[in-house]
Amino acid sequence: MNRKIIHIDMDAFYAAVEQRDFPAYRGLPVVVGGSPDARGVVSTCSYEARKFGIRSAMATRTAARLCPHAIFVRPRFDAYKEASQQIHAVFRNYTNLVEPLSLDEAYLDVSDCSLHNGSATWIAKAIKQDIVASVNLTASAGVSYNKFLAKIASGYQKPDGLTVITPSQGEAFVESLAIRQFYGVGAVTEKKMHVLNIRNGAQLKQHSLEFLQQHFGRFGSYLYDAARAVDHRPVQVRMAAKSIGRETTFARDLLSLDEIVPVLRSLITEVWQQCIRKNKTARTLTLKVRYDNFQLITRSQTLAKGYFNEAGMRAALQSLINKTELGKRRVRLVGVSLSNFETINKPTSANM
Ligand code: TTP
Ligand code: MG
Repeated sequence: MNRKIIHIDMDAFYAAVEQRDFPAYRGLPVVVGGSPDARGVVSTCSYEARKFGIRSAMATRTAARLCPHAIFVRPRFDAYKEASQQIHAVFRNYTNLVEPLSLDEAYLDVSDCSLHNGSATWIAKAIKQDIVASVNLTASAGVSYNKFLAKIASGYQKPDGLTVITPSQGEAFVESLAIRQFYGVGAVTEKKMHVLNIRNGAQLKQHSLEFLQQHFGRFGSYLYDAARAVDHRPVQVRMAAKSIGRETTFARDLLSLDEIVPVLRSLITEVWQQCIRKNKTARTLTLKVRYDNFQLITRSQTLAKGYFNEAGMRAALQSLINKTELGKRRVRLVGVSLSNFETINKPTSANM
C-alpha cells in the first residue's frame, strides 16, 4: 500500500515572523540577515523582497543594491525557535511520525492517521489552518506517497500552497523536473549533469543504474530510483533532544582561534557544571559552529568506553575543532553539548 507523506515548509519563515511581530513591515520588502554595510549575508527575505531578486545566502550588500528601500533586520532566533516549537506541536496532533528537518520544515507520515477520513490532502489543509491559528504564519504543504515527491510538492506553489502528487501522477511529474530540483543536486552536480546532457527527469530516466553509479557513486542509485518517482526512505522520528548544551553568539564574527578556544573552554566548564547539578554522565560530545553565512555544522565524538568529564571534554576539543573550519572561516556562534546519557547503576539493554 502506498504511504501518505506530507512535507510542510513555512513561507519566508524568519521574514514572516518579523512581519507578524512588526505590522509596519507587512507588505514591504524585508530582509533578515547581517548588516547591509558590513559583510553580512541574507538569511531570508519576504516575498515582496524576492521580486527584486534578493535570495538567501546573498551578500546583504548586494541585496541593498537590488532594493535600496528594503527593510533590513537582524535575526531574532528566540522568536523563530518559539514559533517552530508551536508548529511542531501542531504536527503532533496529527501523528507521532514527524521528522523535523529544520526549524521551519518537517516530514509527516500520516498513513495511519484516521482524521479527515484518512485523506492526506484534507489533513494537510487542516494542518495549514492550525498553523495559522496557532502562530499566525502561513506554510506550504506537499502531499504525496514518498518524501522526495512530498518535498518537491511543498515548494511547487509557494507561498501558502498545497500541492498533491498522486501515485498516478508521480512519474510524469518527475520527468518534467529540472535536474536541479532533484534532492541533493546542487550547483556542482548540476554542471556535471549538463555535461552528460542530463537536464531534466526524463533525460535522467534514460540512463542505466550502472551508468549513474559510475558517474555519481552511491548517489547514483538514489537518482535512478528518484527518476522513477521511487523513494523508500522512511519518515524518521527523532527523539526529543536529550542533551545538555551551552552556546554563545559573538558580538562580532570571530576568525582567530586564540579568541574562540577560550570561549569554548568556558562553555565546556558550564556544561560540566550543569551535568554535575543534574547528576548526568554522557558519552557523546558535540561541537556546534555557525559560520558567518549562517551555515550550521556539528561535529561529534562518542566514547566507546567511559564518560566525558570536564578534562575529557577539553582533551577532545582540539580534534573536534580540527574537523571544522574554525580558524579559517569566520564564525558567529559556537556551542558544546553532551548527549547519549547513561545511568551508571542501570545498564541499558538493547533487547528489552
Ligand atoms: P527556507 O525554508 O529555505 O526559506 P524560507 O522559509 O525563508 O522561505 P520559503 O518560503 O522559500 O521556504 O529556510 C527557512 C529559514 O532558514 C529561513 O527563513 C531562514 C533560514 N535560512 C538561513 O538562515 N540561511 C539560508 O541560507 C537559508 C536557505 C535559510
Ligand atoms: Mg521555508
